[in-house]
Formats: sequence, structure tokens, C-alpha cells
Amino acid sequence: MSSERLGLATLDALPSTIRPGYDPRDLAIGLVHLGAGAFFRAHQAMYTDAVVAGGDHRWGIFATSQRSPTVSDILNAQDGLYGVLERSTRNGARGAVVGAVRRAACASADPHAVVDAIADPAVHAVTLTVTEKGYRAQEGQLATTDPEIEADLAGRPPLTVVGQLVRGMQKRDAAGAGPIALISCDNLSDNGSVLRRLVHQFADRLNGNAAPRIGEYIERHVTFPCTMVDRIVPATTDADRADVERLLGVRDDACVVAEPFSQWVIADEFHGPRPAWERAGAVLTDDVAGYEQVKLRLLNATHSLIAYLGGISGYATIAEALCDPSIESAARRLIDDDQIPTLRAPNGLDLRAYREDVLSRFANPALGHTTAQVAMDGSQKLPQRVLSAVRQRRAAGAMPATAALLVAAWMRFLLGRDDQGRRLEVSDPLADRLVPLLSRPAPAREVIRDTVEISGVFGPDLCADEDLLDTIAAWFDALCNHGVAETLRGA
Ligand code: CS2
Repeated sequence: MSSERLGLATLDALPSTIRPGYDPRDLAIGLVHLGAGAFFRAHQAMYTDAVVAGGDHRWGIFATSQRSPTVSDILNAQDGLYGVLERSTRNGARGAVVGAVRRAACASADPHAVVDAIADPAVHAVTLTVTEKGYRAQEGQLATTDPEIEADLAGRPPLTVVGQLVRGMQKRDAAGAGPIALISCDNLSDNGSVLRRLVHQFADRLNGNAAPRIGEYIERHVTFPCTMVDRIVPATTDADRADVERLLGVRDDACVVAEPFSQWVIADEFHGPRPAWERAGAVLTDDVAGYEQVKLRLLNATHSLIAYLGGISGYATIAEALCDPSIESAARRLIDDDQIPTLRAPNGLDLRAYREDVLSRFANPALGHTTAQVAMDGSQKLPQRVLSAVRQRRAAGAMPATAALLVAAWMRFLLGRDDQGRRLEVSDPLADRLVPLLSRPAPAREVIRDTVEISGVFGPDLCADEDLLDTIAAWFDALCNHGVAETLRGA
């Protein structure tokens, strides 16, 4: 195979159906993105790519990876270019090269470059996909005892996302730069409000020493639109890279694969110019919350349930797990019995049709989306995916049994072995604290009480809900002692 690399020098040799419909060199940088992972490359960057292809060349993207220099190095080595391969069940694979990313940097290696990019007066929006834990929040508040936040507040070049944003706003203020939108694109409830709160809390802590004016600047010039983002983007594999190389005729180490479906709902709160993302299919609305709740509770929560039950059963991918009839019916029970009753459908959305769409997207075997990937960081994901709905159901006097199963399955997954005794890939920031508790040889009810209390993700109300804890403990006990298949039999 060719060892030539994708880049501006090899662009002209690409098939015209795959090349960007513009010359990437013509773009000015107008956007910054924090968290240049696969999801960003297959989602926000593609919407922007369509906008610049329409002739508005102000919106080239400066993309930053937070920790790994590899991503930014690869993007720079390819002049920001990369391919996206859409894999569908029916129509095989379709590729395109995106040219909207013009520069990349790694925030931990060069925090000044990130702050300077945010402060550039030509930049009018910063988008973020930094995952739930990247916000360094505890129950929605800035984690001020987090050593990284403390160090950023003490004035080192900022290595946290919130620190980078606030330092960027300080520089914009000093330079008299115009309005900017800071746009969270992570799967958090009310993500824009969470980001606004964290940015203000960080700025307030600076007050009194370095920056008395910064809170006021943010109040006047900065908006925090909420968004709902949706596209299934599995981690790229060597086989994907080989497929893309065959398609492009050159090597592409930054390529990503994704399902054909893509959705972006954005609150229309901008004081300055912005890309006309609606021309690329985004929905600008004043009701993001409705879409976001539906997506978090029906898609993401169900994804997590399938990932944990599937992973413990030994299935490598979400699609394989969903072929197991008992896992599929658990997924349906979670949606129908525990989640739909808590939702208000935005714009007359048909929630049962939405359920069918989600399940058929999950069943796409061409994606190879692994249960291990979706299982990651459960402690950060469960509150907005399932615990807020649990609260609503409990307040309505109901016991959300399958939601309790999801919590128990997350805990059982953390033990790190599947039902056949094979090792599971566990990655969760709370694993070190919780695994010793979960693996104690004590009655399930005690184990669950201690885990729930110490985890800090359930809140005092759920910790005090004896019936709920009994239900979680019964599932946990069954999963540990009888395995998934036996537990779901008769459920
Ligand atoms: C998944 C999401 O990994 C996960 O937790 O549930 O990344 C999911 O694929 C996306 O939110 C789909 O839009």
C-alpha cells in the first residue's frame, strides 16, 4: 500500500467526489475546538465543513487535543485533513475528506497556544467535546479541591478546560475582542448552563487578585448555548485505517468512522457572528432541553445498559449484545417503563418511533462499536442518563426496576471479569475507590449502601431511598451469583 500521506500536497490527486469542495488554504480561523477526538471530527467539524463548502470561508477550525499530543501532531502532519468513513448496514461505506480543521495543538504541551487561539478576535465560538470528566465538576459545581483546578487558579498556564476558557476570556477582555459563544457539545444535562456556572465559578475565584473585571466581561460578551449532539462514532481501528487508505489512495492516520445518522440541536444564543450550521442540517431552537433529555434518557441510557449487560455476558460489540433477545427486551423495558414516562416530547416527537430508530442504529453491525467503549466512565454518565429519571419515578411513587438494573450492572461491570471469567476493560475515574468496596465479601445490601454513599454520584435523596437500594442490591446479587442470562430469565 502507498506510504504517501494525506495532506495539502496529495489533495489534488484524490477523487473529486471525496475532496473538500473548496481550497482549505483559503480558510481563516474563526472557531476553536477543545477535544479534537473522533467525535468532533465526525460531527461538529463536518457541519462546519459543509458551511465553508458553501462559500463562507471565515470558519476554519483551530482544534486542540487536551492531553494527547498524538492527535494534534497527526492532524498537523496532514495539514488538518482527514477522511470520514460512513458505515451503514444497507449501503456499505462512503467516504469524504474534511478540510475545515486548519491547525491543531495539544493543550497540555502548549497551553499558551490554546489561550491565544481562544483570545483571537477573529474567533467567535469555542466548541467543546471534552467528555463528562473534562469539566471537573462535582454535582454541577466546579471541583475546587481538584488539584488541577487549584493549580490553574494559582496561575500556572492552564491545563484544565475551564481554566483555558477563563484565561482566554481575560485576554479577549484585555484586547477588546468582541462577543464569543462557548458551546459545550458533551452529553451533559443542560450542558451550556453547566459550562456557564463552572466558568463563572472559576472567574469568581480569580477575583480579588488577578482579574476583578473578568466576571463582568463574561456576563456582557459571552454566551453559553446548550446543545444536543448525536452521532455514533466508534474508536477508529487499524482495519478502518486500511479501508480509508484503499479509498483515498494515501495514508490517513486521523480518519474516523461513523454511522450515517447525525443530529445537532443548538440553542440560538449568539451575540456575534457564527457559522450558518443550519445550512448543514443543524437545528437552531429555543427548546434544546426537550431534545437533550430524550437523547440522554432514551439513547445514551439504553446504550449504557446494553454495554454493561453485553460486556458482562462476553459480547464485544453493542450490535452483538443487542442480538441477545433478553438484552434487547431489557433495553425496551428501560425505555418504555422507566424513561418514557419521565419525558416531554419536543415538537411532537414520537418517542416510540425514536426508540425504534435508536435500536436499529445500535444494531448496525458495520460499526463495530465496542461495549468496552460505551462502558467507560459510568460514574460520570449515569447521573444524567438515568439517575434524574429514577428521581422522577420515585417521586411519582414508582419503582424503576430496569433503571436499578442499569446501576447494578455498572457496579458489576466494575468488578472487571465477565460471566466466563475473562478480563473486562474497566475505565472509570471512580474505579479505584469503588472496586474495593464492591468486591468485599459482604451481603449485597451492605455493599450497595457503602458504594452508593461513597461514590458521590447518587445524592443524599437516593442514598436514603431504602426500597431503591434493596432493588439495586437484589440485581447486583443476582448478576454476581447467577450471571446475566440467568438474571434476565423471567425478568
Ligand atoms: C455513548 C455515546 O460512549 C457512550 O457513552 O453512549 O458516545 C453515544 O454513542 C453518542 O452520544 C451518540 O450520539
